[in-house]
Amino acid sequence: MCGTCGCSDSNGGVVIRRPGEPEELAIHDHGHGHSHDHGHGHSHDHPTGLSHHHVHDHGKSREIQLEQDILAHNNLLAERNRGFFEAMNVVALNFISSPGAGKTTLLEKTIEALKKKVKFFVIEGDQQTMNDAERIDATGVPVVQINTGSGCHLDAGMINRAMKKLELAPASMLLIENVGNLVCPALFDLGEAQRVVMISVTEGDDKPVKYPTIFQKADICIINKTDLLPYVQFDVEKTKQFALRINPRLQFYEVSATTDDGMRGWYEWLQSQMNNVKP
Ligand SMILES: Nc1nc2c(ncn2[C@@H]2O[C@H](COP(=O)(O)OP(=O)(O)OP(=O)(O)O)[C@@H](O)[C@H]2O)c(=O)[nH]1
Ligand SMILES: [Mg+2]
Repeated sequence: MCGTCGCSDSNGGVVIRRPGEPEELAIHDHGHGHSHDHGHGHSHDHPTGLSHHHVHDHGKSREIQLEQDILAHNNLLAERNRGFFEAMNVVALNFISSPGAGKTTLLEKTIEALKKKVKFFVIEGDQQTMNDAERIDATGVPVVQINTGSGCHLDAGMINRAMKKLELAPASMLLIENVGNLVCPALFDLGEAQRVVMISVTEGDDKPVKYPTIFQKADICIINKTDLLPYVQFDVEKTKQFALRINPRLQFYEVSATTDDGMRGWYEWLQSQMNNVKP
């Protein structure tokens, strides 16, 4: 997890900003909002209210304890977000894929198709650049960009701060595009109602067996770039079978976000998520 990939140790500095917003109004966060490891074998309290209990070595057990603290702290914040979303009647979706699978393209198309029927808000996550926020901004929907610096995933604390900047309206849908990465984002609950994993047909049909965690924790799997199927070796049925072995309740949509093929089914599912939301 992130303790071993290193991103949770970083002080890369998170920046949260709306397109066109002056630099001085952006939120600058130094560190991840995670608890950090200062101790050398004694028990002490963290801002999270969690503590390390007499871990005397600097080896594996200490690492696991730290990871548990980070995830436990994240889960607490995620539940706060979830409670806020429930009270506001906001349906939040968390989109996870490897870089370039087509998340932003899918969001752009979805927003253009449904923005008259659904009130959308968007949070974009990338290590650097405002590119994706600017693409969403062009659709006219409110958007905030989170730049994670050296971090490789969004966490619940970042969402908490970003949504204050967004000024979410009741009875709306919040689309969260995570940092392009199939590994670490899978571990961090953001408080979303549903989690959407996307793979594109150029990535290989063995992705569910290689990266099982995200497929296990997702509700929806979008297989994107089906327009490229004639040019690549990708067995759609095999991918589905692999994924269903890990998660039998996973629901699939095969789409081409660029040609719109298969998008109707996806739009219907998305709209159905708003059925229980009272204005
Ligand atoms: N052929 C084809 N290309 C697509 C499709 N969807 C997206 N693309 C292309 O794939 C590239 C990446 O698309 P993005 O939407 O930026 O992907 P992303 O997942 O948001 O990327 P990151 O935010 O960097 O992780 C772009 O060149 C898109 O035009 C599709 O359905 N078919
Ligand atoms: Mg993107």
